[in-house]
Amino acid sequence: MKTRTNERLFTQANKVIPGGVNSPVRAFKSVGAKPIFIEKAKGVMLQDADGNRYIDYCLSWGPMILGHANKAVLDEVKKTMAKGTSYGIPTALETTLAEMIVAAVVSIDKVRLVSSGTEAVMTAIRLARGATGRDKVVKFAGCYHGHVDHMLVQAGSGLTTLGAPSSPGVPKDFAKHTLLAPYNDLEAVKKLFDRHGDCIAAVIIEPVAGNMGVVCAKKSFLKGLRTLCNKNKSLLIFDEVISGFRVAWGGVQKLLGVKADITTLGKIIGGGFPIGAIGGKASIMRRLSPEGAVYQAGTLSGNPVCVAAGIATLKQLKTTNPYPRLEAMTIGLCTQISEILNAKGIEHTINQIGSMFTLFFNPHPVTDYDTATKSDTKKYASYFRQMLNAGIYLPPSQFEANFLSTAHTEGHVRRTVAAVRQVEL
Ligand code: KE4
Repeated sequence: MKTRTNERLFTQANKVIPGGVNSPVRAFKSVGAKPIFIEKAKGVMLQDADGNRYIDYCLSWGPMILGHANKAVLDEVKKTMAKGTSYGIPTALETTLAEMIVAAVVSIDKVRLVSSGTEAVMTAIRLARGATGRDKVVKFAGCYHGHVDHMLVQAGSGLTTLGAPSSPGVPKDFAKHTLLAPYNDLEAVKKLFDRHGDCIAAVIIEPVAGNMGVVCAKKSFLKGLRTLCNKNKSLLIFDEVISGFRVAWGGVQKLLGVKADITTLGKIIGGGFPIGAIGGKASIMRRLSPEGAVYQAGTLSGNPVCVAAGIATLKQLKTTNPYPRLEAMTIGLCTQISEILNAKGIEHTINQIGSMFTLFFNPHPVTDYDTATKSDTKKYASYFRQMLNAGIYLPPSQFEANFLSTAHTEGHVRRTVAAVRQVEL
């Protein structure tokens, strides 16, 4: 694998960009490699600055469910851009995307569009606090909800469930209203409600976690959260920035039949352009400015170019319904990977739902952050590097999700399986 140009570009980037990247995970630190710089992509194929080509299973961390440079999406974007790119004034396109989301997600009556998943989560929590008049928020270890200050929180020292900042720059005061519980542990959440019930504004969860690697919430757990929130008049926030329109048309709520009060979306609904969304019942959403008093704003919120890409993406998903094929292809890939690793005597477990999965180098089931972090990250790093050399681009971290797109074919799966067969760990 040639790396000269990639290395030159990384050296140059480091001079003017912190760590040479605009988002930390792209630096490949956890996989002991230097990052590649992408020159172009089409379908499933990435091409880096040295001309190396890769089958992409990271898909820009989820958005590219139709593959890269999808013609119908690009045509819509070009058409929209030709008429202007940003007005800061309403466009009918925003209403169209909002109507598609309302029609798809059972719990959403109204939608506010923003420019990132982080912004969507920040708004959702402020809205929940404004709607309930309460301050505390419950989150789960291993769930990532963007770099919102009060979400950059880990379990406090000892067994305390009070949050402690997980990043410098987040004041302790910002973390003190964040309560932590283990994922899939309803008893722990019940204890939090017993102690803080009437101060808890919301519980926020990735109903399918993608940020500790893929970990699915048990249906009974989600139903239990729903019951606890109803009983305590707290709001249930589903962060479906990854899972929305990924695991099903309408997200996890459609799959499992558990309704959120507020849902955050992103990634796929922007078709590869900057976007985020907050959706919920009209009685809650009407509290958002200018209808209500909970303030939220954004220069490029609902940007027509981003929205056009999202509409074109959702239209293709709605008309083609690729979900059964995507799931079948993903199951086929995971089954073959597992057979090969078993034959090699390599301990592992794979969590898969729909067209997302994570291969953990871990002999035990991975059901929460504690079990996920017992995975062999050194082994994952070696696996990542060997697969990259073989022309397969995986997420550069053990604790991320792999994704398939409608551009993946059985031929790509065969090439991927052949690369796994050559791996030595
Ligand atoms: P953004 O602000 O990155 O658009 O979205 C934040 C976010 C919110 N909620 C969930 C469930 C998310 O997964 C994310 C962002 N996902 C990560 C990858 N797992 C983005 C990749 C990165 O940080 O570079």
